[in-house]
Amino acid sequence: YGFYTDKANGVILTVQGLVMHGFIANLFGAPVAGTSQLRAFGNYFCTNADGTAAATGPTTGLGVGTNETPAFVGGDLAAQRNLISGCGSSAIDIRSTTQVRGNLIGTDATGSVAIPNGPSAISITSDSVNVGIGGADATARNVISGNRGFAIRLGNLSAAAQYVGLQIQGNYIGTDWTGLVALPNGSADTAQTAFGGGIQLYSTQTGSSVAVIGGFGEGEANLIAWNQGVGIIAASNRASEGFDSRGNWVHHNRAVGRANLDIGDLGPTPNDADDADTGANGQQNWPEIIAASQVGDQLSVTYRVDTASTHAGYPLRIDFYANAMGGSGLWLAQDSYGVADAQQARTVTLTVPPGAKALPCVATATDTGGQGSEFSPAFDVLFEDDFD
Ligand SMILES: [Ca+2]
Ligand SMILES: [Ca+2]
Ligand SMILES: [Ca+2]
Repeated sequence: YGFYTDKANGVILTVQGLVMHGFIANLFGAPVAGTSQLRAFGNYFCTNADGTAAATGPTTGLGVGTNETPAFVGGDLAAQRNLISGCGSSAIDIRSTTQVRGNLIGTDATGSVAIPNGPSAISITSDSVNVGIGGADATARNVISGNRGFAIRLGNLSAAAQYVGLQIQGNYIGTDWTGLVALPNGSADTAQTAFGGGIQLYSTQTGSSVAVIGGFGEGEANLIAWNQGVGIIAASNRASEGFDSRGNWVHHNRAVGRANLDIGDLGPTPNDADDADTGANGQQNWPEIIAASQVGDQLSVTYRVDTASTHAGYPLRIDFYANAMGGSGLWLAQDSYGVADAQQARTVTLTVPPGAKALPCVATATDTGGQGSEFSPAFDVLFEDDFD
């Protein structure tokens, strides 16, 4: 290792302003009980000193062993941000409480050219609770782009620890630092279309709590776009691979069938009658949008969710987003679909953000356990005012 702490020794190890590469891990906290902390600020891990290319030899950027309490990778000051790119294995291997803020992971120092880590950039395993990646403030945003596999892989956490205190907010995943230019994660090899992308949940455990990704507050949504693979996926459709995507911009991802959110079989999965199927997110059915129209900031919509009240936790939370190539653009509004509505058409008028073009739109349904659907097909109104 480059630097190493033994948790039992109570030391705070701060590594700042260094260029490190060629180690098994540049920085590592040992997996034993104790009180030591890792802090990594303003370093270049796995790249050359200019941050323009991968350096030879490294495997893991930094590893946070179990019972590290807690670790800080980057921060909200420009001088605290790390560049972690070109690592042959994970950029950050997280096995306990860690805050990852403001870093460039998988890009060059300008945040615009890929220097891949991988297979996955950030890997979270073991019983990691209270892991934060990004934040609502723009200064906390990580750019996690240009990596070989997934930007974030949420691995095998135990049932008790599963996704507890997890926050993934405000990050750019699959774009350059501006959020405007594609810098995809995942493989462009067409033989590996299912490989890589934004966020993968993988768990053989029995936990049923879900990973909350994003949020509806200012700055909390992640941008997960233009990846060669999927946006967010439950890897094996297990019940322990649940996720609740809140407010995120998830679009133009290029997995099987161009799925942006993926549960069930690979690619967009049709609804089943009554929604009796099980698996990741209970394979929650998406809302069928029957009619929609916009007048000013009012969106009137008629929709139905074909989910029997015994097959999901009601009321369902229905989120409407502006359509972006079958994925989500701007989050528009939210409705509650009560048990009295179950499997019936419901018409509601919702207020959307000022100036938002609400049509065409897509929608998701999420039950009280946070188990969310894939996106509905985009609903458009043809030949209304502007001959769309
Ligand atoms: Ca699917
Ligand atoms: Ca279903
Ligand atoms: Ca179901």
